Amino acid sequence: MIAELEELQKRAETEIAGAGTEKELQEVKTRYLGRKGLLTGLLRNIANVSPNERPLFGRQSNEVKDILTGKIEAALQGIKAVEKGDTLARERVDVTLEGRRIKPGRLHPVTQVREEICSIFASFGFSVVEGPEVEQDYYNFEALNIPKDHPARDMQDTFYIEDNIVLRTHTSPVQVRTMLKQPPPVRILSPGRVYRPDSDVSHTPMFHQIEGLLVDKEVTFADLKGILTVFLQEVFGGDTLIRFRPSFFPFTEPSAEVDIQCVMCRGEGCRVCGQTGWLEILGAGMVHPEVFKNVGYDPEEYSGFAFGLGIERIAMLKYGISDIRLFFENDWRFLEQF
Ligand code: 2NL
Repeated sequence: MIAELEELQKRAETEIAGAGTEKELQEVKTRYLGRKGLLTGLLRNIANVSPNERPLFGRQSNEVKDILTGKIEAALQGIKAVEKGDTLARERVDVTLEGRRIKPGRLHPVTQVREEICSIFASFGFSVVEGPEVEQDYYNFEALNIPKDHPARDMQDTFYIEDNIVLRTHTSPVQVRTMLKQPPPVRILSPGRVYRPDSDVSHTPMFHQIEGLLVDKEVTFADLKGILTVFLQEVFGGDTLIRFRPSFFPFTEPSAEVDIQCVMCRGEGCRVCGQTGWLEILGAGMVHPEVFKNVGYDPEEYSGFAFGLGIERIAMLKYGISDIRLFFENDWRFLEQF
């Protein structure tokens, strides 16, 4: 029996040494030390051992059990260490490698031009105000002295949401709301999206506008000319020629359209300026007394000027872009140039 025990120990040790995985070790453990295992089986036959050998056999069996348990445990630790080493080697990261470069995003050209214009006017003391894009007929038209039968009221020029609700066609309603809220003096700039049902190379149904309004005592047309001249020379360069042409808007009197010398041909005459040498860049005028009355300002005490410009148009002339729709295609090859 003792010899059998020793034989069993040797076989078990060989199998422990040969086990390569945790699973194989568990199997060896069960085969020898489990409840129905070989060692347990041997112990069950203790009755066959002569009584004087029993204590020795018992002690030795326990020793074998302890030795095997210890060896299995040691082998298990070994296997786990190897597995951990494999994992570490496989998942090794070289933290000294250079990272992949990420292309940084950039501001949309319309945003860049808007920010440039706003910061120029900020230096003249104007602050930015915003308002709703879905607007009441009253603020978009009526308060601005645009009568019900005016061509700009035509369905063709305005997106109607309901009878008296429109998508704003300009940001003037923001100025109207501001004047209704606060007394003069006023120096504000209102950038934002506006909507008109047009679509071709120079018109999109949504575009961006900036309007400015300055109201105070004794504001004159000379103030309008001075501020807009300095502004345009900041945007297009100090040597840019500027011209004021008489025009008409229902909300200003007198009204003017402002041209700059063509940025493409420098006044020679080309396709961009239609051979005139000039480019129309904004509309402006002295605020109409009717508009002042509508917002509760006294036109005898106060005067002011206002102007409006399209941001996309300025960006197109500044960067030489010939199709306005490029701004809204979000093609990275176009956008990354700015
Ligand atoms: C254009 C240029 C313009 C204004 C906008 C304005 C706003 C108020 C009162 C008076 Cl609250 N005027 N804005 C003035 C002149 C021109 O926009 O070409 N518009 C069709």
